[in-house]
Amino acid sequence: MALLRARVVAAHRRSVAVALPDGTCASAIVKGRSLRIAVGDEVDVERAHGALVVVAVAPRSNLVYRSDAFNEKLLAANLTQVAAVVAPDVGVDQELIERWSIAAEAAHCRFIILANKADLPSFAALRERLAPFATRGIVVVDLSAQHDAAPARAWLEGQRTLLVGQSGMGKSTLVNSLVPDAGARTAQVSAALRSGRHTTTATTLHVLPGTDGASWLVDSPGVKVFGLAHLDPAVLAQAFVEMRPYLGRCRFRDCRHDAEPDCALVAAVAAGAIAPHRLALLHALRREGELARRRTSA
Ligand SMILES: Nc1nc2c(ncn2[C@@H]2O[C@H](COP(=O)(O)OP(=O)(O)OP(=O)(O)O)[C@@H](O)[C@H]2O)c(=O)[nH]1
Ligand SMILES: [Mg+2]
Ligand SMILES: [Zn+2]
Repeated sequence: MALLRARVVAAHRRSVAVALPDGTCASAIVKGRSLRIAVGDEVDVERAHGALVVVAVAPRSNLVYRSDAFNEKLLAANLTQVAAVVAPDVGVDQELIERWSIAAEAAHCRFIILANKADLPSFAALRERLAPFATRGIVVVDLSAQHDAAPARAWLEGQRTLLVGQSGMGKSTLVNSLVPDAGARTAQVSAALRSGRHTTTATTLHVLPGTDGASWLVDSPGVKVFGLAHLDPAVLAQAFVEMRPYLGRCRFRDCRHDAEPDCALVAAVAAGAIAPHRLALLHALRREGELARRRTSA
């Protein structure tokens, strides 16, 4: 049978669901061990013994994934935006937000924060905690996915967005409110992938209605940690937007921006131009990467 070009709309280990050219959704298995597939990928599928098999993946514009020294998890490909969903009733981990913003920058994606559950009384306190992000120029959108998700829509139209967040923040609620058939699609996918539990277990892609397939939202399972061990030190430093003007200005070309003399970044921290916790995060991420590379080369 001839090859079909399809879009991956859900992925769970080696099983995927694909949207076929005729608009239907079908499950497929990924051929071989070496082919790495993410939601959002364009793939070639063929039918073998009655089952669909993904045999190739088209070149992607980017790929967002997380990794630590032990494993890596592909999240989504061909994105234009990463949106972190946060809410006041779940303890918000600021460092996770920082990490998502780094992942977005490294993939050349816009990063925004969706501050959800604006209907809760504790929302004002959450907004206060997000102020430093807004000060850095990151868009923070207030919404209530359950009651009025409209404020988010303008930021999602025209974009291919990955929603990330801790569990319980309201990512799936937002998708369900913006995409009327999302619930049905998710159930279909869960059945196909034999997962199916209450919280999200598979990463799924949903086309935003009225955008002709051009805008989509990717719902992903909530996470507690988000490792970025795969980012090499040069990419990593560039992903800290406010550090870019200082890079290449240290006395030593291989400066680690730590205890070296005449370090432009350390000087910028001392001058108040860079927040100390941001430089500390750069160091932490760099150490994680080194640890992971040492493990794989050992
Ligand atoms: N009060 C209030 N509750 C909300 C709102 N949005 C979502 N919730 C509730 O928050 C809970 C978690 O919502 P989900 O959409 O499942 O959260 P999630 O981020 O997809 O969680 P995981 O799939 O586990 O990562 C549910 O009980 C929702 O009803 C909102 O705007 N206001
Ligand atoms: Mg969910
Ligand atoms: Zn330096």
